[in-house]
Amino acid sequence: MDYQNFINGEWVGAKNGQRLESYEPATGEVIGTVPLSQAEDVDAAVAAAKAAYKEWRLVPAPARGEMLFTVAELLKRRKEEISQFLSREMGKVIAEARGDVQEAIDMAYYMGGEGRRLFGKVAPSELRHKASWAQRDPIGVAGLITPWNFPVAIPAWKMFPALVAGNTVVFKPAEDTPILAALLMEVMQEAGIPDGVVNMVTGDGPNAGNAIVEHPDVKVISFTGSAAVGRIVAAKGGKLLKKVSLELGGKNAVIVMDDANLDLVLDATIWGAFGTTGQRCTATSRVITTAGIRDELSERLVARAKQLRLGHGADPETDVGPLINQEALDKVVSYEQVAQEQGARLLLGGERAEIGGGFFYQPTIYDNVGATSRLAQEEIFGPVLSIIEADDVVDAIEKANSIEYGLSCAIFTQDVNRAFHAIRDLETGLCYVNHSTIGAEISLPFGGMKGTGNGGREAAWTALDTFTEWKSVYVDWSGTLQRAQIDNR
Ligand code: UN1
Repeated sequence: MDYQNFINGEWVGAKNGQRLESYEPATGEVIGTVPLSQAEDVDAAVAAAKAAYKEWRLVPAPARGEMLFTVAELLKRRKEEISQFLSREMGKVIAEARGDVQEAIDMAYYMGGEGRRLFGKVAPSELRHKASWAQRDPIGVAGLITPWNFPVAIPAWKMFPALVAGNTVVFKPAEDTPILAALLMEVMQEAGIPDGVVNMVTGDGPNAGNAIVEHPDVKVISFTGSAAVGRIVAAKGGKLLKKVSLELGGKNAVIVMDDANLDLVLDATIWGAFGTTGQRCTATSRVITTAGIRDELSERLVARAKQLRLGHGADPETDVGPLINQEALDKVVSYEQVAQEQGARLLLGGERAEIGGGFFYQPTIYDNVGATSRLAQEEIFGPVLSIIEADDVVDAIEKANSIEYGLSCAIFTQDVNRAFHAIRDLETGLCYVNHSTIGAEISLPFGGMKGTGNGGREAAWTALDTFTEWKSVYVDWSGTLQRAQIDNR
């Protein structure tokens, strides 16, 4: 399967003709190629987006929204085909692949509906013959740089709010999942999104991604990825006074109190830690538990995790798919040494799984992990879970908060007082009571506090804050000069 860049409604190769291979992480086999684009290809995409913006911003928002409803319908029609391919190119298990595509469908309907809202605010004027309100204006060309772990959902989270608000888009998907991005472009084209309104350029971060960030005609950047790259994007974008929205890492905890429903904790923790092979920014990577339940919890977690079947994501029997690539596998492997050095006790896994040519790693559990150790602090992005002990709810919350990130946290308890304690004091953008750290819905803001980002939120109405500027409008219909703060006093 060979795909091209999508620029100004046409499928075109990179100007220098170079290609990038995409392969199946479960087998290591190449499944297709896409252009390995450079700055000159980004220039062409930005020029198309800039030209298309002139007209797209004037298309009434309800009409823009209706096109997103068509996108939703087309995605629904192609859901199974795209999900099957997602399992191959990204590696996640088929049920989760369907969830990934579903999240894009949900977002298309939500943002389609925003076409009839995009609400501004009216405020009473201080003066008699004067009207005042604030409205959302589009910004211009939006640059979207997306990761491979939600290769359909995350581009949709960015693209659909950008479009309904009247922006045009230059989109660079992750190198590991470019063909899925091309399938999404096919859907956009079939839905009748006008030429140049959405453009896709495939390639790597240092060349294509960087060219988007540095291009003077790209006015807003939305990036999801590692904290290290996020800092670079923020610094470069900041220098050019661009709007920059970042969704970065997580090191999410479930807090388990002695009174928790243990069966539920087990289901939720196994799902949160080993679902998507731990490759979600919301994945559960720490269990913080009080002494009364600790031994039984770790014993049963290990017993459950042992039963997980590793394999190809498209096989319906598989519970845990591969890691995305060799680099990801090497990173996870490197934490074996870290765990040893820091005195953690290995309860399960702690090594690769040899399955075909794929990048598999055993579900891994450590206990005796210090809350400040590297194992408990750093985002591993793999199937590695650390058990940490806490004295009580106050200590557990403090340990949960003692990291640089602030994306998601869960507490398991039957005690409403403890639950509200956690809701008040957790420093995370997502907070769950008696539910896993993964599985946010698109109708509420998605994002994190502290090192997880720079304050923006994706999804819901808040996504529009990234892709619009507020314009305050005053209409004076008095025919005379009415001076605010002066003539009314
Ligand atoms: C991510 O891992 O980057 O809440 C996004 C969740 C999903 C989204 C995860 N709805 O786990």
